[in-house]
Amino acid sequence: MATVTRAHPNIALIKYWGKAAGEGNVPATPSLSITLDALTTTTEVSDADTDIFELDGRPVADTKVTECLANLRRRFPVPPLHIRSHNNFPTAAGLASSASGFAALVTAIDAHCDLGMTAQARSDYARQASGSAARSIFGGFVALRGPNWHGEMLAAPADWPLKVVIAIAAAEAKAVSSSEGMKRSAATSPYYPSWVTSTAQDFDVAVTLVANRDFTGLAELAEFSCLKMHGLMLSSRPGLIYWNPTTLACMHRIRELRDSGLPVFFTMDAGPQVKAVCLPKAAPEVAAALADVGGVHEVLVSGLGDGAAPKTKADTKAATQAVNKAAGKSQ
Ligand code: 2P0
Repeated sequence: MATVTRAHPNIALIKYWGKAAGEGNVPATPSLSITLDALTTTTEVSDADTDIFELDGRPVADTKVTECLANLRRRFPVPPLHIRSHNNFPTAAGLASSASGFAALVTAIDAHCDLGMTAQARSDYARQASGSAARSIFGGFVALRGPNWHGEMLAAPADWPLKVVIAIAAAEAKAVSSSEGMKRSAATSPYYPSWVTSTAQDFDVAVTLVANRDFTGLAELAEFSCLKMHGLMLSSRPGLIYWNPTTLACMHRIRELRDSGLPVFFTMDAGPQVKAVCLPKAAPEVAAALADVGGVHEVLVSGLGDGAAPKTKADTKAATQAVNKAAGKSQ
């Protein structure tokens, strides 16, 4: 009997870039994100003779998946598993596929093996695999902060239903992984110490802005956090350049839209894709404007989504069909 879960990626408004010293993949700074509903990882787990991991229909040897399983097995009885994961969006292109991937994986194993984990415990295990995955266990606005470093929902999707317009500026996988890039920035950027100190301050302000539903304040602070992180990346040796010309063109277009009165701001992660966060009424105009920017392959519009969860019986069949389709199997 297979267990199917789904999880959504999240986009950080206060960014995580750098790890604390020691074990457990603990971030060096708190971060704050929104979970997206239009992008989904669906993961199916069933018993097997030996561990098998398939991503979008292909067997993959992924050390982070192997380590995540080993980590869970240090504490829980988890048998060999056949894991089939499917993303409805480009993998490893700066759309946080590892966040939704590990949130879905830990949630699927918990449900399949009846481990009885709390959401906080799932978030803790997901974080050890991938820092941002800790946030995708929860929906809406999510904080990841010490001392416990598991995610925590600050506001539900319906509490402040923002929209996110995603401009796909390139569909290829990124050149330098986030884990590698973070190591490089911490080791070589002269700005790293002030990034760590100032991000903790930004996070505290952002929590208040979310509580007050202050879009104007959040827009200014989120763009600041994003540009500061990319400044840190650029000041690493060798410099990490995740943008392309289309990324920059989208950023300028979004600033023009805001100057003309539309409530919208941009944010980018370790890849060229641009996420325009806006109030719902602005989404159609923002989507049309970004679709018009040269080099934009595709524009997706997302609302805010829920945290990682097992599929209900009713939608398990459809999810299994999606995973089978990705694997090229007949239904
Ligand atoms: C974030 N990113 O806060 C930041 C902004 C990318 C840029 O978290 O090394 O894949 O697995 O803990 O979670 C992406 O990094 O890194 C990320 P690891 P992860 O969303």
